[in-house]
Amino acid sequence: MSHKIFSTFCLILFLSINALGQEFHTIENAVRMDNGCIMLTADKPYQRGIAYCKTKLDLSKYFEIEFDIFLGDKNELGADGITFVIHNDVRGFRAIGTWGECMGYGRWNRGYYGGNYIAPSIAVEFDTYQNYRQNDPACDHVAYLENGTNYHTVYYNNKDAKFNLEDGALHNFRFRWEPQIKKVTVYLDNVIVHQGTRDLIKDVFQGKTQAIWGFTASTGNKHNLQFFCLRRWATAKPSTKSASQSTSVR
Ligand SMILES: [Ca+2]
Ligand SMILES: [Ca+2]
Repeated sequence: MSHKIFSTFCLILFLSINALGQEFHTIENAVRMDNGCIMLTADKPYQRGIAYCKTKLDLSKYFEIEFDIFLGDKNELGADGITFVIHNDVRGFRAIGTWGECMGYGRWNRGYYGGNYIAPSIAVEFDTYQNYRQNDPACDHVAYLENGTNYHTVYYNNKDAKFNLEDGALHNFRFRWEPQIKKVTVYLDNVIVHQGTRDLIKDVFQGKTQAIWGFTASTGNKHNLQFFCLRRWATAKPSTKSASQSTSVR
């Protein structure tokens, strides 16, 4: 390793938070697995599992968080999916949303403000079951959500009417926030699945810069094993592609 590459490597390590050292609060069916990942739901009906990292995010600074997620291996008989959530709900580390199609994040209907939902918040859903109330397409999809509303009008399905995430494989997920340009970028398996400009601190989090983050998931009558594995938490932009990859935990 040349001196320059080694220096870059050390700098990136210094600017990254130790992904493996992070601890999570777990709620209801969420439990830590032997492989260091966190199971959100077992392959059983009517589960709800939520896990929040004990270290909060600082939205005034750049970050990129990378995970592998597992959404099960049953396509037709599987449900419901998981969400990656960043929130400032007054319930803090005990915040929950509704089960079933709301994936432990949102509420039954966009116009109904009863029941459990997490707000203020943003989320990315990985939805594996069609629900008409939430305007879901027939296929699995990824969508950006806010303030405990699962209803969405745009989604990513790779323009594939049979897009399926319940394929028994891990899928790589990255969420990047660039506060200088107020840009959110979401990758699934190295493809951009959502990109948007939004003043998260002012327009979503009411001026607050500290936020809780984690995952929510649920099942209903149909079900799948669902879990996530934190791989990397970078607090600075990588200067080179090779340096970025060197911080990954595999
Ligand atoms: Ca759904
Ligand atoms: Ca599917």
